[in-house]
Amino acid sequence: MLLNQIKGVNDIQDINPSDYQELAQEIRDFLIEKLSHTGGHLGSNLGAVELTMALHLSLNLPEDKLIWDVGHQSYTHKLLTGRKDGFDNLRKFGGMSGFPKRKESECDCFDTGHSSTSISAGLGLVKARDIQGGTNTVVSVIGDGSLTGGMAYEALNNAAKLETNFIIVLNDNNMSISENVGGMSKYLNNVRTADAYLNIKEGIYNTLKEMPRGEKVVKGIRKAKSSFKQLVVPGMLFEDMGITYLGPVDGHNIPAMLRVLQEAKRTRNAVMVHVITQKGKGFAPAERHPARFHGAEPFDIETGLPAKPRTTANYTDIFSTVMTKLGARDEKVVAITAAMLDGTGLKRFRNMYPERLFDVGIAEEHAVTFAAGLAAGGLKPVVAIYSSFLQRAYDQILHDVCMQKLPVVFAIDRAGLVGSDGETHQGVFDLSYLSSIPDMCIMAPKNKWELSDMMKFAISFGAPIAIRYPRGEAYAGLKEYRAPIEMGKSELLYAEGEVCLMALGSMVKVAEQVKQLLNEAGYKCSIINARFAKPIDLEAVEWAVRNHKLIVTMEENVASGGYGEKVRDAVDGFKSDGKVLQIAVPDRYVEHGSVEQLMQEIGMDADSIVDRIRKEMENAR
Ligand SMILES: Cc1ncc(C[n+]2csc(CCOP(=O)(O)OP(=O)(O)O)c2C)c(N)n1
Repeated sequence: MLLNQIKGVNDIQDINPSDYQELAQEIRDFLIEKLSHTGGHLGSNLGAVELTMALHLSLNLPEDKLIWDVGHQSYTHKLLTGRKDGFDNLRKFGGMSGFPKRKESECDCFDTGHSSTSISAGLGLVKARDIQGGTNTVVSVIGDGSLTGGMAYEALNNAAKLETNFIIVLNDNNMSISENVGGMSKYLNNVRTADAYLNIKEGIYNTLKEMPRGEKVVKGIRKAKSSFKQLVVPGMLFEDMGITYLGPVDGHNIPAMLRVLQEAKRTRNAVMVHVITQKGKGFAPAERHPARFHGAEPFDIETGLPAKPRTTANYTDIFSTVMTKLGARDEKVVAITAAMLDGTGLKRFRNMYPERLFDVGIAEEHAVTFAAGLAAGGLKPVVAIYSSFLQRAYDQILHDVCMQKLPVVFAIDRAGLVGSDGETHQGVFDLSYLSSIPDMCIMAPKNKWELSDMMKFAISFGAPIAIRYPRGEAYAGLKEYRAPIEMGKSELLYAEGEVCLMALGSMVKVAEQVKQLLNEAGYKCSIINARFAKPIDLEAVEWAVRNHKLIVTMEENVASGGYGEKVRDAVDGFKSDGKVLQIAVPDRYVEHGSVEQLMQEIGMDADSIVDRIRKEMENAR
């Protein structure tokens, strides 16, 4: 096997060029086999096999720097840098990350996970190189989906005046997770399909080369390419900005890419190499269903179907259903997604009300201010964004939505630990970054019915409001507890005394387990379903203080700025000696693994919580 000859970085350079295609096939087979067990970003990686090989053949890592935008397509890079064994435990607790990690390899020069950062980071590495007199090559690889993100344009704008080499590889598969959207996508499509141009260009080059002194003329043309291309390329957007444009080149043709990368290395400014690839290449189910195989669960290789079909509804399904109902009831309800049509469950809404669904691309900041505009214009926008990606839009929430008290509903999916995507994707900061904003109201449902009730409450609330709900199965317990949602009011589930669990959202289910264990150990235990993280229910806090020895706040968010902190402040305000134990995510980044393992690791599973409560109670005795 050729792949076995690759034990470390740059070993690929010893492979015979006639074997490149075979190696590419072995890499594909390897990735399909391994990911069928572990899950992972299959489609993007299958599309980037030859591109990654060409980059590794052209560069000298780790001296040269290779930055992967989002980083979900870096698996071949991991394989070619001696991390083959890591694929057995890909994205598992203690195992190899699904994204580039500086601490994992010296060939990973910049950590990524959120999109559209690679050109900024690459430009920083270029400047650092130049200031320190370095000569290494810096390459940022960005997808066409990631090129819809605002940061990428800010960086291009900045890179345009560069007078030193910086290579940007645009890996264009015409797909984000779902179909790519917007004007840039259309522009790239035009470039890609400008066969006429390609034929003319190649035709002219070939004819010229055959003429006496033709090579020289071609060289001259390449030098003066800007004016030459002006004649035949539609738009020339990048060149007009001051960024040399090379391509488009077939991203599955290694010799063609080696040639263009060689040319790119010679430029004395920022250069964009436009590479055309196919998402999911070489695995028929992934070619047919690119969205499903973007981030795949373990699957059957023969059929491409999930190894464990899902039998229960998750919170995204509930949100999806309630959105279609809200859309039917009120024509003013509109929905916005930032390139996560499938992930947020808005596809059904799009199918039913296509004119009321806006996929704005990977542009969370724009999504929020755009929603503010929709609200100012009299509509009822629902912005559905994952907790960790909404981090980007803090100022837009504060400055454009809340300061004007505009009725925007934030549906915050993946709030809490998300598992195998790891630290870049854990949604454990939203309570902190939202609670500090005046006029923001935040809710979290205890079960699937409550998410539905909260959405209905939110849509008629008339001011900024957020609902956070976690990844995974929607809790179907506590069905009988369905008191109407009232602004700022919690819900009392059990009133026994001694220990009072004040649990928010996903932690209500854990609180039930904790209560059972405490009851078995002889403690009485009340549970309050907080419902609102802001404003908190002060009456409920007072009741808890007056009737219990210990209040335990429980939330899937970091402690700082979270729900528990507010309860603690309120308890202090009552000037009681009531004790508060805060169960929250610790002040560090939580890595990848299953949510269950991670909850144990950070001491937030029922057993760990009970241990901590018992210690507190024993100390109090
Ligand atoms: C800020 C942010 N928003 C959303 C995402 C989720 N996301 C991960 S990859 C991706 C699509 C990227 O498309 P592209 O760059 O074209 O790469 P491809 O997967 O097609 O190779 C999206 C939307 C993210 N990682 N970061």
